[in-house]
Amino acid sequence: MKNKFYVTTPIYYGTAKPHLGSLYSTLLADVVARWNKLNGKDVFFLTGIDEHGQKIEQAAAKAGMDPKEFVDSFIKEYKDTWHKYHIDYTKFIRTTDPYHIQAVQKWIKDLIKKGDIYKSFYEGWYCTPCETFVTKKDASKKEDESCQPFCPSCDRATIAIAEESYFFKLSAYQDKLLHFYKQHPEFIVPKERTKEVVNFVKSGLRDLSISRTTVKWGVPFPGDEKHVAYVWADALNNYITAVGYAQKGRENELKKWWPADLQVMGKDIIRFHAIYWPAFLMASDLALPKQLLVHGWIKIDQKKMSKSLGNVVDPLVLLQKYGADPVRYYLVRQMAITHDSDFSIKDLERHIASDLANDLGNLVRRMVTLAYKNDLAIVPAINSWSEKSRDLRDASWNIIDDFQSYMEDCQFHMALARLWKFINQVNSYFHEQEPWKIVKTDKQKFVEIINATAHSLRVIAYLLWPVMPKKMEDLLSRLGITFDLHNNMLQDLELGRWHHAFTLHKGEPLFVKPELMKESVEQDTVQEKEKKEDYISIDDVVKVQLRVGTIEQCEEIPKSQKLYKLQVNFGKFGIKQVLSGIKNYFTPEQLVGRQAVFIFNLKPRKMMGLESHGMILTAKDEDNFSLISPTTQIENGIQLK
Ligand code: ME8
Repeated sequence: MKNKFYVTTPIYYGTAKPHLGSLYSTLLADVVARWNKLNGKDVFFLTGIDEHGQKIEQAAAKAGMDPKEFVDSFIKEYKDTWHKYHIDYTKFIRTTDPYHIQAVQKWIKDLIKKGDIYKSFYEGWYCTPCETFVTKKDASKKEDESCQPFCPSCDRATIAIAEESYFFKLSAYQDKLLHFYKQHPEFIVPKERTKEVVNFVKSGLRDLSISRTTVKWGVPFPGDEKHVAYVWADALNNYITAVGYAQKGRENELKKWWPADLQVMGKDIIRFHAIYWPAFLMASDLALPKQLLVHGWIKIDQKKMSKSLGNVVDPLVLLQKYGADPVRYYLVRQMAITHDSDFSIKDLERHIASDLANDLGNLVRRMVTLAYKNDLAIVPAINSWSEKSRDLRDASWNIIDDFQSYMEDCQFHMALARLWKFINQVNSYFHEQEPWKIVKTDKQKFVEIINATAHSLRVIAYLLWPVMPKKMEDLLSRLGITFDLHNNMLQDLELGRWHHAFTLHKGEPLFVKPELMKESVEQDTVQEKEKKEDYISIDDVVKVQLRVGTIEQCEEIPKSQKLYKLQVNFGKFGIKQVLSGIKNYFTPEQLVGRQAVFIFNLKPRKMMGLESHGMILTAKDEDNFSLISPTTQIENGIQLK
């Protein structure tokens, strides 16, 4: 089945409503699902809730509720949040669903028969928040007064358990797993995370306890009523039970969808997915998932956002204030999947104002308003293009290729950074062509400029649809296009023909600058006026983010005597455009490839109609002009301290 795509999210513990972290994983899966739909694939997108185990049993008892009643109370919140964020999942699984329970029991029975599950005794430690067995070897160094080790994942005290247990013969799969990782270097994205998995497996796998007798809330263990299945043995299997595993009459579904093409998760649960899960599948003679996408954490003030730390952001509060698509855009653009990223409202507002309202929204508004003002609601097709428009058309082909390859590599933030470079190119084209002047002298040329801009916006809207589906459907409707997945848009775009006519429609601004943004800017200005002292405090110093970046591109800006337009690579922070008045001191060749230090968090500002996102640091005396650069190669994006 070349034309199918099966993508999954983790199934979240049913102990609380969703937060921004759970939204992030689900959103990445949705973006991938939509991207594949846009590519004409038949997509199955699975998400759901993990409803068994000690953690839920305890949380329900604390709330004075029966565990099932307790988890039921969160289902609506999850489904509502996903719908409001346009998460278009195919199936929402609950591990209390009877078909899932029966399939897990069948899995256990089959593996007992095969000899991969056997009965023994477990004595050791357990981390309830992570639902994981902790051995002395994996424990983090500190121990509490009772000498109980701390969990290596969440750093909380573990509890001692000693009970009869069934074990899965994980040790028997050590070599097979190592062989698999070697044969499939593409298995874990990002690749760098493979090393920690391989090292863990190489350090020796012990058989895994997969049942509990001191917990009652779980899948009843077949043939031994004292036990319930360990929650991870139950939960991981959701990825196959949802598509028909061990269910009579659903064999074709399993055949169609399994193996999953991409399984999305946070780095906290990589061990379960990259070691236990493949071993379970090998034991069941099932194929392994093709790829795991393991992302970093959203942090608040350098700490992981988590239910237990109580620092979670409610996605519905953000939604009410900023709308679903701007939040979706911000999460995909700003949170580099390879790293942990800090979430801040100010930064979110800055990006909505600058990237969405200014760069994209204004372009649409200016084009449509100008066309209407000059009686050009219907923009005819163009037969022959001028050189500048041809350049823009060529750039629109290149962006499709680049965007596609970033998306295939799950480098979503880079795909967006690259797309924004093109959006800025379209803005420059529009600005430099000065259609508001040309219309007075050359109506044909005016039509050409509007048509070229509309074609560019069409490309932008289709590529951005997986990230901002509703806003992009709206943008397309302003160009007179009804979004329809069956039209196989990407193929059409790839043909690169700019032969369309457009019927333009006016509308409300596509994106609104957040009100708060205005307030915070005002506050900044007031504070600036008030501060007149000669000294600054350390708080002021740390406000300025100085970061190292590599100048990847340097272009002249027509009509500007001093400015260069630089594209600067800040590593995990993406590529930023910086305008810099250094044209009289360097040639582009002297700058491209060089590292320099930039003020990274300077408020974006416009010069010559172009946005600048930062400032390069220089020093100048009577004879010399110098860039401030690190003396050795430093990782891009590193902050100066
Ligand atoms: O682990 N940043 O459920 P869970 C980014 N039930 N992602 C985050 C995050 C953050 N701050 N916090 C949570 C479980 N996540 C198990 C999974 S799967 C068979 C069973 C996301 O509710 C991230 O994907 O603790 C993380 O892996 C997942 O939520 C953990 O969700």
